[in-house]
Parts: sequence; structure tokens; C-alpha cells
Amino acid sequence: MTVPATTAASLDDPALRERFLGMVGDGDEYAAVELTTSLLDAGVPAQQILLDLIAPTQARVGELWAANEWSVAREHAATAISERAVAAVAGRTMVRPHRGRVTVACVDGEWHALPVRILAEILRLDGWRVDFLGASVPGPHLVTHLHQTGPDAVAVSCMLPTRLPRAHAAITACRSAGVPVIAGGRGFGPDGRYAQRLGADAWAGGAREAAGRLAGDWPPPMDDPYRTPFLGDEEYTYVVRQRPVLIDTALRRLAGAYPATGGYDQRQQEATAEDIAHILDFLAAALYVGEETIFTEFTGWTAGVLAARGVPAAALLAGLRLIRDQLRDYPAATRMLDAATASLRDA
Ligand code: B12
Repeated sequence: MTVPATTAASLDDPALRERFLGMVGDGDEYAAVELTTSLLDAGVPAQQILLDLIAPTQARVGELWAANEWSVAREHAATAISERAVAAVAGRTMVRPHRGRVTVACVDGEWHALPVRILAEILRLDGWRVDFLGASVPGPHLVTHLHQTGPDAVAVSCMLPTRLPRAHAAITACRSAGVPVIAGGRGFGPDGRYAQRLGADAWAGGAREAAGRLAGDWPPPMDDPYRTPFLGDEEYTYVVRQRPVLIDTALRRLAGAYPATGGYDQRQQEATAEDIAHILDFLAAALYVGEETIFTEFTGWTAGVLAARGVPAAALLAGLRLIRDQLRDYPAATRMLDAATASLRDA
């Protein structure tokens, strides 16, 4: 494939982006790799291909999945092609490390490895020696790795707020091993507001900012690694411990509260069980961080995803009520469930 000599700005070209989206959506690995490597050959910096073509295309893939225009299978296939394109760009751009060493990892239970893989490549291109550990790294294994390799920083990714309690444990463990932490990923909230609360030394919204932060005044002065101890209170602990019972009870009562679910087939029942589990996981995360918006943003987002699949908001409202009935003695949880209910009704 030939790509005309191009300037960085042309990556903003909607036609080029649509073409790349079409390739990943068709699972056309060769075309996607050829396009990205042709751009490299045409002089487009690798960083721009990663951040201004592959990353926004993936975000678009997410929108298409959420809108029920693309199936989960198509999304998975597209993500695999994007991973191949990232690897192809990485394989063509060798940079001798001259800065220091960074470990890059997703927190335990976090499977969004592609955003952080892009981050890893940007740091590598910036001259860091990068240890990329990929998805869902259990805290103790992460710390063992730090002891073995002695990096200058650990970059911890959390794309889903439900992983924030684990992120907190990982951040504390890394800092107590003497390694400063830079946090990132949309799970840390708008402008990374939860990262500081969970004790991270720094936060960056994207890979470019992260590279800038690490190339600047790093390492930051390290204070007490335990300055933000376990944040979970009695309510958080109750929701986490009782999770299976809360889910089970809600599911048993669901057909009574929302009769349409009585006729659900096996697949619909599984999806409903998954939705109830997500409600509890987001509620637990919101309780842990003490931030109602973690929960209300999730329920607003879920309502949109369900609506795109023909499930009315009434079903979600019934689910929230069934969980609320079981958490009547827990004021913070009840407040969050009420806020979510009110904003869904307003919408
Ligand atoms: C691909 C994908 C998946 C794949 C991931 C595969 C992989 N190998 O990565 C799979 C199928 C596993 C997946 C699963 C799920 N996903 Co998903 N996924 C996506 C999708 C479509 C793309 C992610 C991506 O690659 N984005 C592109 C990157 C480049 O975007 P980016 O965020 O701008 O990346 C930058 C920053 O995040 C930052 N950054 C990231 N990490 C770090 C770390 C540090 C230290 C720093 C400094 C910066 C940094 O730097 C990156 C580069 O600049 C997104 C949609 C989206 N808009 O992102 C949904 C999305 C993230 N997923 C979502 C959901 C809900 C899920 C599931 C819960 C779905 C389900 N029902 O099971 C599960 C949860 C799995 C889990 N426990 O982790 C939602 C999250 C919504 C929410 N309420 O938070 C999203 C937003 C989809 C949507 N449109 O609603 N997903």
C-alpha cells in the first residue's frame, strides 16, 4: 500500500481514520499493519501513529460497541488488530534506552492492556527501558518484579473504577518498596482526581503527558508510603463480603419487581446477572473512594448501553431498588443508590 508523503496533521484526516477503522473492523490485519508502517515510511513519527490514529480508533471501537452497532466479537477482533498495528510500529522503531527503567502494568483485575501498551511504547520511544507486564498483574507479583529490577518508576493503569481498591493496594505496595508511582487510565476519574487520594506520586491523562512528567522532575520526593491507608469502611466491607448474597437475592426477586425478566432466555439471564454484579462492584468502588459520581456515572452509562440493546431504564431502576432494599441499614450506599435512581428518572 502506498501512502502519500504526509505531515503529522494529516493524521487528523477523517478519511484516513475511517479507512483504518474499516480495516480493524474487518479484521484485516495485513492492511492495518501495512497502513501504519507506510505512514512510518512516509515520515510520520511513531508517537503520532500510536496516539493520533490507533488510540482514537480504539476509542471509536468502544463507542460502536456501546451503541450496539458492533458485536463484542467484532470489538475483540478489532482490538487484536490494533495490538498488531502497535507491535508493528514498535518493531520498526528501535531506540537505545538512555533515561532509566520503568515498569508498566495494569492493576489486578484490569484487562485493558492496549492503552497501557501504547503508553509503554511511547516511553520506550522516549528513551526509557520499559518492562511491560501487561494486563491484570497481582500486587505481590508486581512488587517482586520491582525488587528484581529496581526501576525508577512504576506506571500503574486502571481503566475501570471498580479496580480502584486494588489500585490503592498496588500503589501503597510499590511505594513501600521505594518505587514512586505514576498513575493513569480513565478509572482514576476526570483529571485523575482519585489518583492523589490513593497515594500516587503523579498522574497523567495520556501517554504524552506521562512522558513529559517522567522526563521532568523525577523522582518526586517520597513521603510516608502509608499516608493513605485502607479507605474501606464498614459499608464497603459489607458490600464486598455480601456480594454473592446480594446478587443472588436481587436475581431471585427480579421477576417479581420487573415481570419482563421472567421470560428471559439463558443468555439474557446471564447478562442480567453480570449487570447486577457490575452495579455492586461500582457501588463498592464509590464507597471505597467516597465518591458518589463513580456510581452515578456508571448507572448513566449502563442505562445508555441497555437502551441501545432495547432494555428500558425501568429494568435498571428495578435492579437498583432490589439492591437498595437489601442495604437499607447502610446510609452512604442508600444515598448513592437514591442519587442514581433520581438521575435516571430525570434523564
Ligand atoms: C478494547 C476494550 C476492551 C478489551 C480490552 C482488550 C485489551 N487488550 O486492551 C476487553 C474486551 C478486555 C474489555 C473488557 C471490558 N471493558 Co472495555 N473497552 C475497550 C475499549 C473499546 C478500548 C480501550 C482502548 O484500547 N482504548 C484506547 C486507548 C488508547 O485510549 P485511552 O484511554 O485514551 O488511553 C490513554 C489513557 O488511558 C492513558 N493511560 C492508560 N493507562 C495509563 C497508565 C498510566 C500510568 C498513564 C500515565 C496513562 C495511562 O494513556 C493512554 C494512551 O495515551 C474501551 C473504549 C474506550 N473509549 O477506550 C472500552 C471500555 C474502557 N470498556 C468498558 C467496559 C465496561 C468493559 C467491561 C466491564 C465490559 C464487560 N461488560 O465485561 C470489561 C471489563 C474488563 C476488565 N475487568 O478490565 C467501558 C468502561 C466504561 C466505564 N463505565 O468505566 C469502555 C469505556 C467502553 C465504553 N464505551 O463504554 N474492554
